[in-house]
Amino acid sequence: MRNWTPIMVVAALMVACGSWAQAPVDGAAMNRHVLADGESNEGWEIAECTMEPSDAHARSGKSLNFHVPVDHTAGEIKYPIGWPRTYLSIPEDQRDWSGHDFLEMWVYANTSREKLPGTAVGFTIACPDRSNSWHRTLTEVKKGEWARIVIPLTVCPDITNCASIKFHVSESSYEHGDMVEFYVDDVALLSYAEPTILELLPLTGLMYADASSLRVQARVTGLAADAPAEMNCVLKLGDKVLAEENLTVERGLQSLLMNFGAGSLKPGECTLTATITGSERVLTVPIRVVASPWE
Ligand SMILES: [Ca+2]
Repeated sequence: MRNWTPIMVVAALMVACGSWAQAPVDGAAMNRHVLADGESNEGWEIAECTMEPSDAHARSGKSLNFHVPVDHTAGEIKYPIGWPRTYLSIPEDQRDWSGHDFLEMWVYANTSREKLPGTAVGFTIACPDRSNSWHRTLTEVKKGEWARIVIPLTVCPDITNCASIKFHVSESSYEHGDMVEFYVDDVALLSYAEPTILELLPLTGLMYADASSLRVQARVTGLAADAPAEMNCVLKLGDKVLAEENLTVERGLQSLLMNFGAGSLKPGECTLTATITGSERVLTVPIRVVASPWE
């Protein structure tokens, strides 16, 4: 690997990794399955707080107002500085989220304080219990603003058993007597409406011109679990097609082998493009072909 250090290889591979994991790709059509639209608090359990429909701040109609009067003297006897919390139990027949890609929600904050503390509100997805849960602080949430929160469902410890979602406040992050409330609206599961290649990653950043195959990692969504699709991969130098192959892909992450005839490659800065049946979207990643040291 003359003039091509391991760090450069890693950098080349990183180019292929988009921001797909954090949010839907730009312009992609998404299906929505609404978990909570604020019109009702049916199914929400509460402790040391209230969770009521409100039209004071709502994306549309009403939102759910998670209202916490911070009290360092009340709550559970052993823990007077406690964890006001509210959670929604997901109906048993809706706990398999493997056909979805993201959880999206909007949260607006209001508080008697000048601004929120650093750890203002936490969010948990339990799969199905505390020991198999995912949690993070919703740092996007700001006083007096709507924050859109998008969580990729790849974070779920068991995506087939998402039993509840929970908001909580640590009273230790607040002063005794503070009032804090969050308005939660449009909580929904999002799934890609059409077959989508999220990631296409050649397992090498450069190839020798005498190579006859290329292994790629592909992450695909927008397909049902039992419905494979065809992905067309084309290796090009400029406009010239060096190799082309159709590969069968499934939902999820997979390793695939592109085969092409020996001698079909040419040295240069090439591109690997991929399309999937059912979508116009083209995914392109760079790949460098160099003269073989054995030629
Ligand atoms: Ca609403």
